[in-house]
Formats: sequence, structure tokens, C-alpha cells
Amino acid sequence: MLEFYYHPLSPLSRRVWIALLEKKIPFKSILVNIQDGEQFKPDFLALNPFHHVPVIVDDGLRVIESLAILDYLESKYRDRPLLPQDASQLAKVRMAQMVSNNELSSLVIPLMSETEDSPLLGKAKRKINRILHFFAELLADNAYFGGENLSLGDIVAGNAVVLISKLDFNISQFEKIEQWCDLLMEREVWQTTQPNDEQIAIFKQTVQKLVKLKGQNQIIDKVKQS
Ligand SMILES: N[C@@H](CCC(=O)N[C@@H](CS)C(=O)NCC(=O)O)C(=O)O
Repeated sequence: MLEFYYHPLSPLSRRVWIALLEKKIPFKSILVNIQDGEQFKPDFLALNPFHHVPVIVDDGLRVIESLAILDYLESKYRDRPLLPQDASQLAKVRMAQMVSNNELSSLVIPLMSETEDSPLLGKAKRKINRILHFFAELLADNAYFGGENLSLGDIVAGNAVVLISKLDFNISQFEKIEQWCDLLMEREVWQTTQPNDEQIAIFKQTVQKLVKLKGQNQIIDKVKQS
């Protein structure tokens, strides 16, 4: 059976977790306790030398990198497709996925670690505004990025936007985005995988600790490039 190495509070693990459940692929989950540094143990490093979750092992094939895993699952398990066939719908799904991955994901860190008066926090929030405007335009009158059906674009972007809405960022000024988040959260799979407020508070503390440990430089660089 497919093995899924994950941590429930890892947003990038949740991308894969949601896809596995939405596609109803049978899998065995294996918790990697990244809060206790389990990802640095030799057994796990043999699976992913870059010490990140998620990882899957399927039919003897090891796959790392959440986006590569999502493509693999989509290509191998054809039932309940999460990518549209139509070229323009596919372009929208991929744009949502890539903008979320390349522009939005890193902004979750300043939201969790910076104080209210921090210029970095202000900059991150302004960029999140731009991204949510773009997502609202991309969704237009559709329920999801790819039309009427859930897609990988919704899984990758939705996972980040729902998390942001639970942090210090009010999405209510974006009516379309709020409706789309509500639609996602009506799905059973999203309710199963969504961390509760207490878990989000723990995640926030962990991120703050990591930021202190690694220093601010990496975050500053990422937000400055934005
Ligand atoms: N590019 C990777 C990044 C994965 C990643 O950064 N995972 C985090 C959790 S969200 C992690 O494992 N952190 C622990 C560590 O890096 O030591 C992917 O998309 O899968």
C-alpha cells in the first residue's frame, strides 16, 4: 500500500493528504515528528536527503516534493481527476498552483513570526492582497479554479489561503475568496485535514522558534524579493 510520510500541521503535507483523500486512494500514513527533529534521523534522510515532509513511497517508488507527488498521483490514479482537460481551465489551475507555491507560501512565515509594527509584516500583507485579487480574478464566476470541479489548483492555493485566514489576515474584503474558502471547508476531506485553533497556535510557536534558530535572514530575503 502507498506510504505517506507527513506531519498533520505541515501545510505542504496537507496538499498531498487532501489529494489522497479526495481521490480516495488507499494509503498508510506515517507520522514524522518534525517538531522533535525526526526528519533528521538517518532512516528518514535516506528517503528525503533534504529532510522535508511530505514523502510518498508507492510500488517501490519514492517521491519527494509536494508538487511532484501531486502530479504523480494524478497521473497514476486516474479516478476522480483533479486536473481539467480543457486548455484554458488547465492554465488557470496551474497558475493558481504556481502562484501559491512561488509567491504565497513563504508569506505565511512573517504572518506567524513578525510583530504588528514590523515593516516586513506590512510588506507581506500587501503582497497577500495582490495575490488574493489575482485569485479572485482567476476564479471569476466559477466555483473552483478549473470550473465546477475541485482541482489541484484549489488544493494548493486553498490550503494556504484557509491557513492565512486563520492567522492575522482578514479575507472578508475578498468576497469571492471567502465564498470559495467556505465551499472548500464544506467538503468532508477539508474538515478532516484542517488543524484546529489549538494546533494552529502550536504550529505558530514552532515557526517562531525555527525563525529564531535560523535567524531572520531567510525570511527577509524572501519578502524583499517579492
Ligand atoms: N519543497 C518541498 C518543501 C517541503 C517542506 O518545506 N516541508 C516542511 C514542512 S511544511 C518540513 O518538512 N520542514 C522540516 C524541515 O525542513 O526540517 C515540498 O513542496 O514538498
